[in-house]
Amino acid sequence: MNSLLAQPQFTERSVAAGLGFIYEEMLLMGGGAAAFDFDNDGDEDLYVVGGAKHDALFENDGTGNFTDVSDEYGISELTKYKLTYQCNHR
Ligand SMILES: [Ca+2]
Ligand SMILES: [Ca+2]
Repeated sequence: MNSLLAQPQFTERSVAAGLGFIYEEMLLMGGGAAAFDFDNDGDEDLYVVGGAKHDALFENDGTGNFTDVSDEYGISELTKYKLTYQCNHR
């Protein structure tokens, strides 16, 4: 096969990698994610906006797998009601 015509192949493995977080739609607001090294260990971690539910922080173990550390770092509680409050109190 001509390598210029080859298509990249992807395999869905988000749940297997520990990224089973699903955005819950909040009015017309979209979701989002940011990759950064929050613990400065050289691995890109992932912060995901939750929409109608809390946001989540996933720590990269350096092998392609992630652990949800949202509760450990207070992300779940800190972002639990933020969007709901802002939308209901304008
Ligand atoms: Ca990291
Ligand atoms: Ca890490």
